[in-house]
Amino acid sequence: MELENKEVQARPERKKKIFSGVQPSGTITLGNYIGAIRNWVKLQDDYDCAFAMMDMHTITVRQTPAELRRRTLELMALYIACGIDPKKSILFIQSHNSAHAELAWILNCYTYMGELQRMTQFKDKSARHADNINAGLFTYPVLMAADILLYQADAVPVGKDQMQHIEICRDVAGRFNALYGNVFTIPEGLLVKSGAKIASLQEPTKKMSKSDSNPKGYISMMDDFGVIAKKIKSAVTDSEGVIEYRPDDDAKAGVNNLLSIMAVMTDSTPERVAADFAGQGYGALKSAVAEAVVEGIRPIRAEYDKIIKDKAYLKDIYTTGAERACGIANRTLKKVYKKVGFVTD
Ligand code: AQP
Repeated sequence: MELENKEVQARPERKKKIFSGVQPSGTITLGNYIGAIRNWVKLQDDYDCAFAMMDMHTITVRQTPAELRRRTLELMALYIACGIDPKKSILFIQSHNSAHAELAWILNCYTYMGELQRMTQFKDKSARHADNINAGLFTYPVLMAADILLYQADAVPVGKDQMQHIEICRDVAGRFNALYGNVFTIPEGLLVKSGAKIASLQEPTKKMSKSDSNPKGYISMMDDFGVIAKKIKSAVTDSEGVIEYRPDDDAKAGVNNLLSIMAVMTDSTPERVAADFAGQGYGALKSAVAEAVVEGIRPIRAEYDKIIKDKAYLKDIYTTGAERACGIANRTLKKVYKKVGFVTD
């Protein structure tokens, strides 16, 4: 995997720390897999990693409680099926570590309204959920900053959509450090070169999202293989009929997206895939993408089907994970409490 940010490449002298997570706000999409989870797997050997199921973020949008519980465990089974190894990485449920909420409160007092008002995700989600523009939706980036800073993460592998939140996290951490000394490690966002933004199949200028109201726009990692192929074959392209990778051309967004997906699934580059398909029609490209995606997901699904049945195994992992996560996070929190003037002993 090629990472954009060379500064956070692991160095042998000290294992750097990584934190990341996904919200169980729906079934995981190909976008979440390509932009996030797939890359975590490769980072586990070189970094100390902690990965969480971000259930606290999920309730910024109304959820059905039983579904949220089910999806949280499904997400964990999927992490493992994708290759996250609980022996190498800490795997836990965010709400099992109350330090996240505690640090988020403190950081709220060091984050400006103006900073939060600029966040694209807040603007998008408040437009989509106009009946429920709650304070949690607004302060989502503060909780995310707490998630990251508690673990003193050097790097946070994310898709492009989350880079704005990483920036706010860095600003808040820097502000806090300037006041109180070196409390937090300032994290870097870690983007993959290919697939950092997988687009909706129906509106290719938008990102693929698991909470999209149109299921044809996203590929769920849980979709039937036939459904996946059908969704890809009905992906929106353009009327030009030319297979070329033009990443800065919105008119080409649908084709660019298919080329990017194909590139990731076949360890190639969008340019090389475009060259391979030059002169062919969109139908041929779509068939090849469908096959590559289905074959990429097939082994993950087989593994997932086994893991999800073993509830005792899952419980064991998230219990151990929470103990380890709390141990690390509470050290940071204690330091923060002391710095801001709370009585700690
Ligand atoms: N389309 C995407 N392409 C590449 N990466 C993506 N990610 C999300 N969508 C894409 C990355 O997946 C990680 C987890 O995201 P999240 O679930 O915590 O929140 P999100 O970014 O808001 O993802 P969704 O799917 O759009 O969720 P909903 O619909 O609930 O808002 C992050 O690293 C993200 O960058």
